[in-house]
Order: sequence, then C-alpha cells, then structure tokens
Amino acid sequence: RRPYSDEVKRAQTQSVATPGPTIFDKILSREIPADIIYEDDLCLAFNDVAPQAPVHFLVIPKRRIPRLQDAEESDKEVIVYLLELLGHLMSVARALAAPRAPLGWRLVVNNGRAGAQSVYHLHLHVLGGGRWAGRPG
Ligand code: D5M
Repeated sequence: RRPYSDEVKRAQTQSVATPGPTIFDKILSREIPADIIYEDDLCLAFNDVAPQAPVHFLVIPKRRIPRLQDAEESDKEVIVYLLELLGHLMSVARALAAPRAPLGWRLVVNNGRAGAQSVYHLHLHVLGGGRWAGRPG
C-alpha cells in the first residue's frame, strides 16, 4: 500500500460524525479481549463472538465511523481517504477469507436500526465455511 500524504493523514482525524465509543473501541484498545486474526495501521479483524457460520469474522476500521451511511464527507481529501479506507477493508476481508473459506463466503454490512446494526462502529461481516454460509440448510 502506498504511503499516505500529509493531507490524507489530516483527513484521518477530520470529522465524520463520531458519537460515543462502542465495544469495538475497547477491543481496539485491548481493554477487552478478542480473537484477533489480523491488524494493520488502518484496521483490525477478529472472530465474531456469536458466529453465524463456521467462519465468521469482522473487519473494522480503527477510525470510528458509526455506520457505512456516515462514510461521506464534503471535504474532497476526506472523501478520497474514506474511499481508500473502504477499499482497504474489503481487500483485507478478501485476503483473510480466501484461506479460511475457500469454497466461498459472504460480505455483509448492517446499517442502522432497521438494517440490523447493533454495534455503531462500521464493520464488515465475513461469513463462510459452509455451503450456504450464514443461512439455514
Ligand atoms: O453486528 C455486531 C456483531 O458484533 C455481532 O455479530 C456480534 C459481534 N460482537 C459483539 N461484541 C463482540 C465482541 N466483544 N467480540 C467479538 N464480536 C462481537 P451488527 O452488524 O452490529 O449486528
């Protein structure tokens, strides 16, 4: 991954609504334990505590973005940063999924109350390891 410019470094700390911390912040700060499978400067991946498939892990940005809905900005530098961040999360999900669920996997993002989101820190669910991962039958 190419290094970020100073502008993008600044973008990392600019707005995007960030209400209170969630349990994922405590995982990021190692305040509570998690089964961490990957970490880099932008994201953390760990196994879901309540797996809905044989393989079920989450990929979260270190930056607190409450919902995917909130990953928007009017500042061009921040938009570019967020798009790179979202691409990076998906790329990490893909790389981690490949050896764990070689037969296939699903990527799920729940957004908002009616979207079944319970933790307001953006996260990608990766579900796999079964013929119909995360679905009965
Ligand atoms: O999914 C939130 C997900 O987060 C849900 O599948 C359980 C998982 N979760 C909650 N707490 C933990 C801890 N402490 N470790 C690992 N996984 C956790 P949502 O899309 O918001 O409904």
